[in-house]
Amino acid sequence: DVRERTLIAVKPDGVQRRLVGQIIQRFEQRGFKLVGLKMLQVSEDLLSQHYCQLTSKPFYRNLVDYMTSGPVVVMVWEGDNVVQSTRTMVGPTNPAAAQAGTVRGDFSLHVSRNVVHASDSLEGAQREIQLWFQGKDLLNWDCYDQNLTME
Ligand code: DAT
Ligand code: MG
Repeated sequence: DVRERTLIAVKPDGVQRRLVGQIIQRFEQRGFKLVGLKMLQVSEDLLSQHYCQLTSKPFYRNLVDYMTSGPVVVMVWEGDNVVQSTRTMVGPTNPAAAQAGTVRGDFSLHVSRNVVHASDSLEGAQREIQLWFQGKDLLNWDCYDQNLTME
């Protein structure tokens, strides 16, 4: 489905390190379409909903402190197989296991500062997009080459 969408966020360490442009560039040059983008300071409440499956983990407190330490840039990307493809481009959760060429493999070393978030499933992506964005802030726009992926 070419209308598949996923949520990608540059976490506070990525913003502090001025990596936003390079990270956006990777998804643009791969051919995905940006349909939503904003910068915000995340609230603990939003974060607890975003990471609802992790609230009982021992690292959750550190995760909250990290994710609320500064602004994040959150985006919705659209395209064929975008959820799985962007997960591959981002690399595994622990950057120590990430290959060079992935965002985490190129820009990070530790799981507690892994630079980006990417939804991990279609259902997760739908849930997260609704959580972070209002429908009116996602744009349906025609990209000149978007039919190429259907050939
Ligand atoms: P991902 O971000 O790859 O989807 P996740 O959803 O399992 O991974 O976890 C969300 C974030 O929580 C992850 O990006 C970093 C943090 N985290 C996960 N496992 C961790 C661990 N074992 N120790 C410290 N932080 C962890
Ligand atoms: Mg996850």
